[in-house]
Amino acid sequence: MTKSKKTRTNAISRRRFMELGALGSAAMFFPYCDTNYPVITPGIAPEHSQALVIGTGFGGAVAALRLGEKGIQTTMLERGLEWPIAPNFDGFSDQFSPDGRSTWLRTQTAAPIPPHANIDRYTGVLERMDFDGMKVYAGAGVGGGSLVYGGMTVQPERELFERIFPSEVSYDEMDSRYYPLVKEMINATIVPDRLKDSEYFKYAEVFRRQAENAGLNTRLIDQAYDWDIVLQELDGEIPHSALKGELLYGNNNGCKNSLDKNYLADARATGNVNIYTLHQVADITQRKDGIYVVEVEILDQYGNVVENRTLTCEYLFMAAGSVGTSRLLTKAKAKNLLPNLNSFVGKGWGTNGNVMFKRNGVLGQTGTVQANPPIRAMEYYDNPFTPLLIESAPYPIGAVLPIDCLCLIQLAVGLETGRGEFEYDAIRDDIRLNWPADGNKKVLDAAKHTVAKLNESNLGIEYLDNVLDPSGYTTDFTYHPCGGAVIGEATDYYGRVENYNKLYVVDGALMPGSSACANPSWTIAALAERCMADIIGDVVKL
Ligand code: FAE
Repeated sequence: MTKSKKTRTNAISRRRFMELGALGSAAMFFPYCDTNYPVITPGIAPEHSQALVIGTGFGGAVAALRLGEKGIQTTMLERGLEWPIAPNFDGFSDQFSPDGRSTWLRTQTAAPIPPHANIDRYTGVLERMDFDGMKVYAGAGVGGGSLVYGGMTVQPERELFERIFPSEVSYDEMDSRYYPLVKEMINATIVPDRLKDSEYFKYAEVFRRQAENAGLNTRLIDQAYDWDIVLQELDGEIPHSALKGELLYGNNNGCKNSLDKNYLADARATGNVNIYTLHQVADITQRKDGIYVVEVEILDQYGNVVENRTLTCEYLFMAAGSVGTSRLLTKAKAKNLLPNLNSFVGKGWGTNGNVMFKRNGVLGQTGTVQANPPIRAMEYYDNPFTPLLIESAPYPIGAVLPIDCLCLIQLAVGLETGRGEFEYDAIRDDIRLNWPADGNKKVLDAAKHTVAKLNESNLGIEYLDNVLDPSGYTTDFTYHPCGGAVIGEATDYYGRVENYNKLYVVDGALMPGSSACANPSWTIAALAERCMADIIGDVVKL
């Protein structure tokens, strides 16, 4: 069996890494570009597989492990690259002098916080998909969103979960079985005191104090991080990664417990699961005999299509993420490739109520360097506009300019938002998103109300800043796409696609436009575990 073999040599030497660190802010504006990337040749996926999984994020990783454990020969197709931790701690792009490895197929970085740097077009880890009125972020590479995410592992409250999910998905069962299972797999734990109390997390302490002054509750959040590695950073044993604000483009010292280190490693260890990188699925259809046909574009590492291949499988698992799966299903329905997909396909999509804002001039020093990951969140579930979870993220300007910004960046996750739907655009052979202009209005109002409350109780010296958006609030983006093939609508209550046998959705597309006021990855993985526990009986005849 062919394994995806990709050995990544270091695009930047350790010395260069140090030089760039010393260059500080200059490097931020005159970014390092290196067209001298090592040549990466994708493996060759088998023509036919018993089970085929499209995507290696949370849903795909869970599905592959559970299939592999049962002896099912499983092929995973991943459009992005694999990102092993390099011995010199420079396998991922640097956060502050980014190169092509930072971003999926763009010539400029696309993170929500400026400045944006010119880079080589490359199959980097963070993708931004631009729709009308909405920018959607996602991970690309083996591990999907877990490569670029904040690791915040939040279980929704029962009452909020039950407002969003159909009653057939029992909270009791998720709570007693599937949430704990995933948490153990990804090893999510709260920050140790020695880190929490260090200068790097002062900002989270200011956030806690200000919330307390306003009568609002915060708590430490479980993080899918290896804290021992971050403690080694603190003790000066290894170069800084989390402590200098790396996260969005990957953590160079391996402190993030991304899926390649747990679910996917275990799946590969079964000997039944193989991952093929630079394999981008363009279309899916079904033959008359029930076999699924998957049209694949083989990419080079710069995103050029170098070959087209047709693969087949008996069981097909859709795990290309909320937008990726919605794209493939919406196209398949519109192009008559899977004509019996029901009318819910492409619908019920939401932003998980993401609204980001920054408060400046906060009372209390927030630290010269604000470190990653975010460790604390505010639970404001009785907000008069809509329930909110607000996490305090770092603004790591101190990594390049040695100043205390006296500022806090916050990401609100709100319960009630609008819903959008995807449509097929025949001219581009792609999808477009119809997203209501006021889709995040309730969350915006809830966030403004919270800011006013914080200002009132903290001597009122804070003011809004326009680093993200001229209004001070960014409402036209999401890190948390949810929906497009919603559970109980486009699929049954276990992810089986309606009107098709042996076709399943197991990723964020199943979420009903929201993750019930919590970051979504834990719920996506737990739901995938629940789906697989039932689906496995379709695949393995007991
Ligand atoms: P996902 O993880 O996106 O995986 C989909 C995979 O499919 C990716 O590897 C793609 O490259 C691949 N793919 C897509 N299209 C194709 C195709 N046509 N052919 C082949 N492969 C394809 O999907 N969530 C949290 O819970 N906590 C956090 O702290 C957090 N922070 C985040 C920070 C950022 C910057 C971002 C972008 C997201 C964050 N999220 C967070 C969201 C989280 O990453 C996301 O909900 C999950 O990764 C979604 O899991 P899926 O399995 O749906």
